[in-house]
Amino acid sequence: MSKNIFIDACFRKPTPYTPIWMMRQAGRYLSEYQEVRHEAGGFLNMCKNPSLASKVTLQPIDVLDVDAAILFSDILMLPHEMGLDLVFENHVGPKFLEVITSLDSIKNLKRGAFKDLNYVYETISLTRAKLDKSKALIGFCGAPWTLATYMIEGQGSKSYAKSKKMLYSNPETLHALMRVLTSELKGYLDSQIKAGADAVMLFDSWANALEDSAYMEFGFSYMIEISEYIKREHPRIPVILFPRGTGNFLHKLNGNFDVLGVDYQTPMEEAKHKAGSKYVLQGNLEPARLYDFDAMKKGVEHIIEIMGKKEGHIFNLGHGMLPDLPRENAIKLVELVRTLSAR
Ligand code: 1CP
Repeated sequence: MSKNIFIDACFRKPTPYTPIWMMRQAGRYLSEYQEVRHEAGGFLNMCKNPSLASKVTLQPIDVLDVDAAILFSDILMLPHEMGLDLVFENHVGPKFLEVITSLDSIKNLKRGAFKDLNYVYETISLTRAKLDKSKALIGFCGAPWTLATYMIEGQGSKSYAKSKKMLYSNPETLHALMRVLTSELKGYLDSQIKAGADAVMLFDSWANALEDSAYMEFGFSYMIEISEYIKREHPRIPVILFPRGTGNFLHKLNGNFDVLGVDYQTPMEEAKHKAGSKYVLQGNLEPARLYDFDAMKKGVEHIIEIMGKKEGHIFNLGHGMLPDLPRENAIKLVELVRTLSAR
């Protein structure tokens, strides 16, 4: 057993309790975060300032006492450094001012852009130096498909019409974009690990937009290529995949990775049945349960009952924290999971 229970759990080693962290654990529900965001004069400035980004990365460790910190940045910083202007307006989502429409626009994207994300690597080394050894630091990126949807649509989308139109009518154009992103993301995660990340996570938040055959060809195949590259280069670094919305075909998601993130729409029983013997599962409390302590407690009891107080589970939310969730319940969630899962 090492000193780091999150890393032990990623490799299915015994731990004294089920480790917990929360997606979007740094964010607007914390007044400390709002203060730093205000001081930075905006979200992008905060991401590009290693001292402020590191401060925000560590806030959930101090406030919640979670077992892992996740790098404070955004999945869209990489496409931004590849040449797409990005704006984050208050209370509106992120938006790219240019979009990818053709092979020509893909040719214009900068190659080797991952080398320009030094502010991310500095945030990681600063944070790792300050973080207690018993806590893990998770690096991350967006999976190629999810990044491609933002680069093609310009922003979050309900229908993904432009991305799907490219997928079905110009598949070679989409494959070309995916190949460029895959190559950048290998360099990006490799550099995060060299800077001090103890584990890495790939977010495929919009995997749910595709039918399974399209997702396997245009989404999962590229995500797994990145994962297998990282496992070859850094076998001791756990790789976590979060292919959101793929509950119905979890059994098809095979390859070399360690942890599978489960969204809250997939019953944990089903995830356990389809993938729990192959991969450690991470998840999957519905974040909105944090609005009410009793609802939260019921949700936690149910998940722990299914997963047993055993190896093979990392507790998390089934998607990100919401900006108006009460922080007291986030604090109580960590206490509850520790108590209920104590071996
Ligand atoms: O604690 C953490 O998790 C901090 C780091 C983090 C991560 C891992 C942030 C900060 N963003 C992300 C990943 C991310 N960003 C994803 C994948 C995870 C997920 O599905 O939630 C996605 C899809 C994005 C894109 C993005 N960035 C959105 C979603 C928009 C949409 O289309 O629905 C938003 C709102 C952002 C901005 C953002 N990123 C992070 C924060 C805290 C915020 C809110 C910014 C603010 O107004 O202060």
